[in-house]
Amino acid sequence: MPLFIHFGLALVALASLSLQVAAHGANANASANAFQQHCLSFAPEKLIWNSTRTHLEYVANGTTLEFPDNVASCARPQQLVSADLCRIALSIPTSQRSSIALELWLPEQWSQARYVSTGNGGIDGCVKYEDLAYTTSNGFAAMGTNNGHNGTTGVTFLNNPDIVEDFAYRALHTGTATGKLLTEKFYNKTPAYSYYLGCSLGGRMGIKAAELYPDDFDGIIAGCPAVDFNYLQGERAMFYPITGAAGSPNFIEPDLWTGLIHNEVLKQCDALDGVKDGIIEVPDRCYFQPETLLCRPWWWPFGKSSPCLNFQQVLQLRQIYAPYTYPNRTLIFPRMNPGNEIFAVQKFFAGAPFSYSEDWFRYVVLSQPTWNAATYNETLVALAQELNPFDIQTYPQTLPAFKEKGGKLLSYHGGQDNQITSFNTERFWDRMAEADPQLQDWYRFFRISGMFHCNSGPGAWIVGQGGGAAAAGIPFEPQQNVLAAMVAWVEKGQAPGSLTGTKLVNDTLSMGIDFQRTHCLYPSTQTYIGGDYKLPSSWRCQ
Ligand SMILES: *[C@@H]1O[C@H](CO)[C@@H](O)[C@H](O)[C@H]1NC(C)=O
Ligand SMILES: *[C@@H]1O[C@H](CO)[C@@H](O)[C@H](O)[C@H]1NC(C)=O
Ligand SMILES: *[C@@H]1O[C@H](CO)[C@@H](O)[C@H](O)[C@H]1NC(C)=O
Ligand SMILES: *[C@@H]1O[C@H](CO)[C@@H](O)[C@H](O)[C@H]1NC(C)=O
Ligand SMILES: *[C@@H]1O[C@H](CO)[C@@H](O)[C@H](O)[C@H]1NC(C)=O
Ligand SMILES: *[C@@H]1O[C@H](CO)[C@@H](O)[C@H](O)[C@H]1NC(C)=O
Ligand SMILES: *[C@@H]1O[C@H](CO)[C@@H](O)[C@H](O)[C@H]1NC(C)=O
Ligand SMILES: [Ca+2]
Repeated sequence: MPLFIHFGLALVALASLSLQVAAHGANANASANAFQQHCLSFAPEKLIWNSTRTHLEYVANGTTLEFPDNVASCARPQQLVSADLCRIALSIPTSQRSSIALELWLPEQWSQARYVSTGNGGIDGCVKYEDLAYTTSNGFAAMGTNNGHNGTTGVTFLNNPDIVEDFAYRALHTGTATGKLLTEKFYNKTPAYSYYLGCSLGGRMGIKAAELYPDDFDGIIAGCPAVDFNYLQGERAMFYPITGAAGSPNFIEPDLWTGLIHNEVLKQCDALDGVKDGIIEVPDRCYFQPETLLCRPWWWPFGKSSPCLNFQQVLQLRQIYAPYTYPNRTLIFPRMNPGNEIFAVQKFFAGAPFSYSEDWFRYVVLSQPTWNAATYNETLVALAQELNPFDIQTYPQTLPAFKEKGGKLLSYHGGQDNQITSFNTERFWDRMAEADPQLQDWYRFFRISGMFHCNSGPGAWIVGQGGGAAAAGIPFEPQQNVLAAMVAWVEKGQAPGSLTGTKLVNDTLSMGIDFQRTHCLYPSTQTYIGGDYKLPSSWRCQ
């Protein structure tokens, strides 16, 4: 009998134990399942007028999402997702002849109630899935659109101003209005703060949003912004007529750019900041003189022997590194960043049309699909600016409504940018500062030394400016991460005074950190004060 009781007790104990285990597992799965169910039963297409649902799925942290319907030129066939989230994709008409493809990723963990819109690049219609993954992994509800068209070319702009209008401003605004509304309906809570994160064309999109829709965002990160867009396209188109086609007489071969010319730029400019480290810390003081590369005549004892450049090639370099002006010397666009050659040779100096400019002139400015980019000249940039479709120029001197409502704007720009010169962002910020001496109260600019376009380069370029490598290995905290810096500025009033960038060994996370450097708040300038140049403390902003 005692044995029986004992057995009975044991049975009860065992049963309650397994009940506990089951209950625990069920709870964990119950909440995951509840989120999953909530996701799958959400009906975004019923909330957005005329929209069509293309995807609705629960995505578990660690999943590599495939995008079989994404066009190949966007070169984003898949994306690793680093949060449990609900993925919504819609197609939304913006006019009779245009629509946007929208992605909204809503993370299960949304305790801070932050919303972010992400931007595009080039003249493309490519959702930056890496930025959606990056921001959702940090708890943001994140939206991105195809900017009104798919792929990396401008073909769809031809004779369709509706698509150009989406591209100029409407796709982002429509996507943002949709994204914020669906976020609110999904969580049954209004986003507490709204942000924007973009670079290059995406930088321009952010500034245009501040101009047209000041209520869309509390904080806007406009990296390497493609502002003064029409003139920018002219400047980018300028290089090809100067260099000529690859293989043409006097064409400067790529290995001369990456070897001879780049090394000579560094020889003249690297040490201006006090340290020979391959980084031009103060590009403003670097005025490259290509004459030093001129080949000496065979009968003359002085000067450079092979590898060297002929007189015509030196003239090309003089034009390439000079400010771009009309014949009457009126500035069209500031001079290129010296030190960008290693990457710039792949596009600007490749002896081929720069595709974004070529497409812009072909399909928007001239509506001539066969226009030959070799015939580009200043008459055309003047025409582009005159047309200025939907005020795509994006060159405000003031943003009164955005400032008034307490909006915060932040730009960063690489000092060795190979696609948009950082001198243009200096000019843009300076021009706004002329109108508002207290500009830093709400618009701050950081120059990232040794960074190419938006990312990469010899400098400490990782500042959390986007997904993938741009946030690798750094914490989400304001000193080292520009998005976290914006969050602290908007939500706590802590304005960023500097940004510490990180350089990984060989740009490879597993190889560890090579060095860090603290980038200065413009217009203060990075100054070497002595010591190990790889330590941030060996430099000071002055
Ligand atoms: C929760 O469910 C998943 C599959 O839906 C299963 O693999 C997992 O073992 C379950 N967890 C627990 C603790 O029961
Ligand atoms: C654009 O791409 C999206 C997927 O990213 C696809 O759903 C849509 O049909 C495409 N639109 C056009 C016009 O090809
Ligand atoms: C996603 O999973 C990884 C690996 O387990 C984890 O480190 C990370 O914190 C998870 N992300 C979120 C947002 O929970
Ligand atoms: C919205 O849908 C209606 C029919 O449901 C259609 O007539 C109208 O053209 C659509 N609007 C746009 C902008 O596509
Ligand atoms: C220089 O030429 C451009 C283009 O023709 C013109 O727009 C500009 O007004 C001129 N500037 C001066 C100072 O004449
Ligand atoms: C620019 O090119 C156009 C057509 O290609 C030509 O008509 C015009 O004369 C050129 N202008 C200059 C300043 O060379
Ligand atoms: C550095 O990276 C490049 C390109 O990713 C690779 O080819 C090279 O082997 C790497 N170097 C080292 C030392 O790992
Ligand atoms: Ca240096």
